[in-house]
Amino acid sequence: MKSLLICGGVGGAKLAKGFYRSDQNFDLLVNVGDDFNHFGLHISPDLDTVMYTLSDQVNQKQGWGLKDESWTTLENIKFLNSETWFQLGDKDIATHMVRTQLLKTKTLTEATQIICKAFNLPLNIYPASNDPIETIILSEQEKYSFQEYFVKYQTKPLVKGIEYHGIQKAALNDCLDLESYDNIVICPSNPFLSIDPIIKIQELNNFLLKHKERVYVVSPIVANNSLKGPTAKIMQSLNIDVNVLSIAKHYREVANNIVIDASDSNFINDIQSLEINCLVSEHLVMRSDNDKVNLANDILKFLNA
Ligand code: FO1
Repeated sequence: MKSLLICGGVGGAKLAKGFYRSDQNFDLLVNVGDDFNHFGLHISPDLDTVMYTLSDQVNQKQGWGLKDESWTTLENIKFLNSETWFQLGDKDIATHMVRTQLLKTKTLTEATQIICKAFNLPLNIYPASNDPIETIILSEQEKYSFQEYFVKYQTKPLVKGIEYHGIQKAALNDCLDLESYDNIVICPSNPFLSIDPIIKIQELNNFLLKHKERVYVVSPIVANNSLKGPTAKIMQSLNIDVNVLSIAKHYREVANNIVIDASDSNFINDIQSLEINCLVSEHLVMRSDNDKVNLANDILKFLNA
């Protein structure tokens, strides 16, 4: 059995690690809507987070960046009175430098393959597209680039809308053979910031609409709150009830199955009345590596049932 995991950054990478540790046959399709250029470097935060997490190199406390990092470059950027709101560690900068150099002659997919090899990662980690997709956050007054909203302004602006610039023209990663996957798992990443900029790519969207019985959403909401990051806050500011039913509704066009936490069992009937299968796990909150493997194993049981 082969799965495709659709994945954003920190939350998605945790489930990906559970699959990786469970020795499963799977490929990853990763969001590039957060990518941006900073000091001339092409930064792909979600690809980095996934690679660092799977290779056990991630800074676990942050969930992003490398462990055992040093910050001499950032300190000197500060000394030079330049911008330090986006924290680039010395070792991490090497990844961005190498990617930027590779992108002069190669696609983002090829650059990612080369970096994965260095991190000893034998699996396929595909950027959602080789074309630029840029997630833009609209608040009442302003428009923010993703990293400005997320890091510089710490998700404080009230989100009134989200745009994915370039998505209409963006081609789905052409390494993917969608028909080759027995099932597609949407990781517990932020639906608006991390998953929509992948699944709204036209070719993938058309495929999911036709094959939604193969698609499994893992809820990023547990007990009316986000597992990680600003999902709940964004739902509130978009006037969406913060619960698993809203997540099922958000994905109902493209997914026929949702995995929820046991603490949300009271929503099973409402979800089933949308003709969506509801699968219950006790492991949606992933604190340890064991939790990640346990959740992956629960999902694999559902996929094999
Ligand atoms: N997230 C932060 O909250 N603050 C940072 O300074 C920061 C720096 C950073 C550098 C490289 C990288 O690959 C990721 C980094 N992230 C940082 C994480 C990133 O902005 C977000 O986790 C994702 O874009 C959201 O999925």
